[in-house]
Amino acid sequence: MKPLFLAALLLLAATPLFAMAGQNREYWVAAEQVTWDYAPSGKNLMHPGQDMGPWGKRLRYPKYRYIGYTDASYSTPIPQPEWRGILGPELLGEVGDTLKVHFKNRTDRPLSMHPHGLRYDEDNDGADHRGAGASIAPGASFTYTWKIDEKAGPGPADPSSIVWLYHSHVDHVEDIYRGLIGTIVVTRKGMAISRDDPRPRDVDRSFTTLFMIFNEEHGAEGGLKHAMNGYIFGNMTGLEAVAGETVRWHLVALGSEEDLHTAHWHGETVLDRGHRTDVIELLPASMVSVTMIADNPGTWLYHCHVGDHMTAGMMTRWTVKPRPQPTVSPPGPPPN
Ligand SMILES: [Cu+2]
Repeated sequence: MKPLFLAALLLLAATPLFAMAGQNREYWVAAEQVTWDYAPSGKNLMHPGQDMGPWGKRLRYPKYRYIGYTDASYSTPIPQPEWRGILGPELLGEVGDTLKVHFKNRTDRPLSMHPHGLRYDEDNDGADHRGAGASIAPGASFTYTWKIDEKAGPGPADPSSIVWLYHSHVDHVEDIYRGLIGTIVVTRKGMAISRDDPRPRDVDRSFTTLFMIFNEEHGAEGGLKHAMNGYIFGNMTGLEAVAGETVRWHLVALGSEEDLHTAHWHGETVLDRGHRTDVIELLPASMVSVTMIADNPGTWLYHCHVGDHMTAGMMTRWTVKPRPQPTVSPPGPPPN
């Protein structure tokens, strides 16, 4: 082979690699103190006319949350879908990308951000009281650098996107109960919609739900909020798909030994890594991503199937809206 031809061939072969170089994706996230309401409607939406038992005696508690902002001024919060509830912003990336997460601690106690699954060095682990990012003081800021390498992306049996948890890891247990929880979704390399939109292109819609019992009153039953995204008794609203859509559900859980949850959809089934089911088992720090073809219009239950948890209100509904009918033009004269 002529050297010039060989060089041209090598250049050609290398071009897609340059074109597919990963993106740096920046996020601005503040930790803030809020008042959280486990049932904003004030009602038991699962059983109209019934109250919420001991769990409804008190609904509002002081909590901490991760809030996503548009830029470094931390002045314009990024709106979240209503169903997302207490979860912090969803951080998105494709394999090959790097996440730069500018964390600002606006609370009264040291906090951090620890990501599951992504590639970090000790400074960016956000845990274990070691490294620059382990404990960010009140008023201080830190930029976490997390690489989305191949090992952070979907495996051979996974769907085109998978979910990872992130949470504060200074006061390991209490930081999570305080509400400092969010999710990261990683799309398989080459499956992103575009350079600017790392969501998977084979999915029309995605939902993320956290199953966790928030322990508000150290064991008193009414203070054990059996919540989905921080809501009880049907107060997680806005889960709506349209018939014909491919829906990716990301399911996560946290908590303690009482947090064994079985997420169950009525109306549809899902594919879980090649296995067909309508129930997904979750334990503390489980992270599962499944795929549903929504084609059964209706409003359906979505709930934890553990008996005690149903009683305590770990239930809501979701909707498949009928597909809009294409407009049919009136019949004209037959073509010649
Ligand atoms: Cu449960």
